[in-house]
Amino acid sequence: MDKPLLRALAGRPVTPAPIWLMRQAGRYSPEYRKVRARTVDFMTLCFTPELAAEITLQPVRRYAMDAAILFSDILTVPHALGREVRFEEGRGPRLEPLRNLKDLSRVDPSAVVARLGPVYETLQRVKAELAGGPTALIGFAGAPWTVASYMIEGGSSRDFAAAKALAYGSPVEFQSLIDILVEATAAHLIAQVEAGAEALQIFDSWAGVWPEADSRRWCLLPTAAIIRRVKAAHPLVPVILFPRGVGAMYEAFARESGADALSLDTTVPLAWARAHLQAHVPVQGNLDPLALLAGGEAMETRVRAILDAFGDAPFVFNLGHGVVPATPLEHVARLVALVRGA
Ligand code: 1CP
Repeated sequence: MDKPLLRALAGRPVTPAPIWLMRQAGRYSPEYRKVRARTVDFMTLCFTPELAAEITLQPVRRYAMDAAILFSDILTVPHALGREVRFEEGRGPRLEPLRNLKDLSRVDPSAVVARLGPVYETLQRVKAELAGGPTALIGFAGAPWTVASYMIEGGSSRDFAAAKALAYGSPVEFQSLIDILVEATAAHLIAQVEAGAEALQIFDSWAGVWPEADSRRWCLLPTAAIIRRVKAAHPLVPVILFPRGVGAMYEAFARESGADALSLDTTVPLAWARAHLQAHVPVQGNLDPLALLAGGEAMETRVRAILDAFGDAPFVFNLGHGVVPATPLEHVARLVALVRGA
C-alpha cells in the first residue's frame, strides 16, 4: 500500500505529510463553476456520474492532491430515504421538515443503496481514472446527528431548536430516527467501498452543540455503530471521523469511536491534540479556512505551526472546515507547495 494518504491513515508517519482539503472541489474554482453552470440543480449534478466524476478529479489535476473526495453531498441520504431535498441559490439546502417518523420507518436501508446507484457509478469512474497513481479515493457520509438536524429543521440552523426539542422531549422517537440513519449510512458507506472508495470520512459538522452525555448518545454512539458495521464488512478500510466543535470531547471520540483517524476543527489546540489525540490515532487538520483565504504570512505562520506540532507522527494536512468560495486559487497552490516543503 504505497499511497501516502493510506500510509498515514494506517498509522505510519509520511514526509511530506499527505494533503487534501475539505470542499476542495467547489465554488472557489473556475472549472467547478463551469460544470455547475451546465446543470440547473445541485442534486442533479450529484446524481450525474459523468459530471460528478469530472468535478471529483478537478483538484487532483490542478494541485495533485493526495486524495480525491467523491463529489456528492451528505443530504443524498435523506433524499434516498424519500425526503424532498433541494438546494436554493444563496440559501443552502431546503428539505421538507420531518414531522412524523412513521413514513420513514418503512424505508428499507437496501432501498437507500438502490437509489444512490449514480453515486457508486461516480466512484467507479473516478477509480478507473486514478488507477496506477498515488491519489487515494475518499468516500463519505454525514453522521446521523448532523443529517437528522437538516431533516428535522428543514435546512441549515443557527440553534437546532427543533431538532433538540425532539431529542430532549421525545428521545425514543428521536432515537428511532438516529437508528434509521445508522443503518442507511452504514449501507451507503459499505456500498461506496465496494464501488472503489479506499478511505471514508464521516462528517459530524454540528456535533459541537451538545452537553457531554447527549454528545455521547447522539454523536459518539451512533457513529461508533456505523464504524462497527463498516469494519465488519471491510476491516482494512480506514475511517476518518470529523466531530466538528466537540472540544475536550475529541479525546472520547479518539478512544471510543473506533475511527482510524480524527479530523480536527480549527479551534483544537495543537499541543493538546499532539498529546491527547495523536498519541492514539492519526490526526488530520486543522488550518483555518479563513487563514487560507487571507494567504501570505498569516497563512504561512499557521501552516508551519501545524506541521511542527503534528508532522513527525501520523498526520494528514487539511483545513479545520471547508474551503470558502472567495478563496484565491494561488493561495491553495501556495499551501500545497508549503506542505510539500517548498
Ligand atoms: O454549487 C454550490 O453552490 C453547492 C455548494 C456545495 C458543494 C460544493 C454543497 C451544498 N455541497 C457541496 C459538495 C460537498 N458537500 C462535498 C464534496 C466533496 C468536497 O470537495 O469536499 C462534501 C464532502 C460535502 C459535505 C457536506 N454537505 C457537509 C459536511 C461538511 C461541512 O461542510 O460541514 C454539510 C454540512 C453539507 C450540507 C450542505 N451542502 C451544501 C450546502 C450549502 C450545505 C449546508 C452547509 C450549512 O448548513 O452551513
